[in-house]
Amino acid sequence: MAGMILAVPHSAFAHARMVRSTPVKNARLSQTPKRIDLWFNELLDDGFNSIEVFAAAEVTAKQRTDLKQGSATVDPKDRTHLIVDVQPLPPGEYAVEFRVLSRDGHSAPGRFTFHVLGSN
Ligand SMILES: [Cu+2]
Repeated sequence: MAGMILAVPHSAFAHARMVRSTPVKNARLSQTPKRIDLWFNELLDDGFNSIEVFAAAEVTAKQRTDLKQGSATVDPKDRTHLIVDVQPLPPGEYAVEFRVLSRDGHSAPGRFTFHVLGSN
């Protein structure tokens, strides 16, 4: 019977998917956002969620300086909403990488970038 379970097609529908963010993808901001807000299509559990913020030019994980403050937290009033505060950012392009645990036990990653144009 174990083989039957393995034969069930993997459904991408079971994965938590980001549906909205602040800043939005490719945003061009005059100032540093105080925090990053991500919304997903399903409820998130505590403890398996991460958001990383770094200069987009830092391609490999080894190069990256994580510019967030503290760890990503789920909004207790809206458990589809994941939040992290960020440090003041000099002008430049920044990448947000996130990872949340879906109900099927798979880790669902995602990434987008935004720009900070002005000085703070
Ligand atoms: Cu899955």
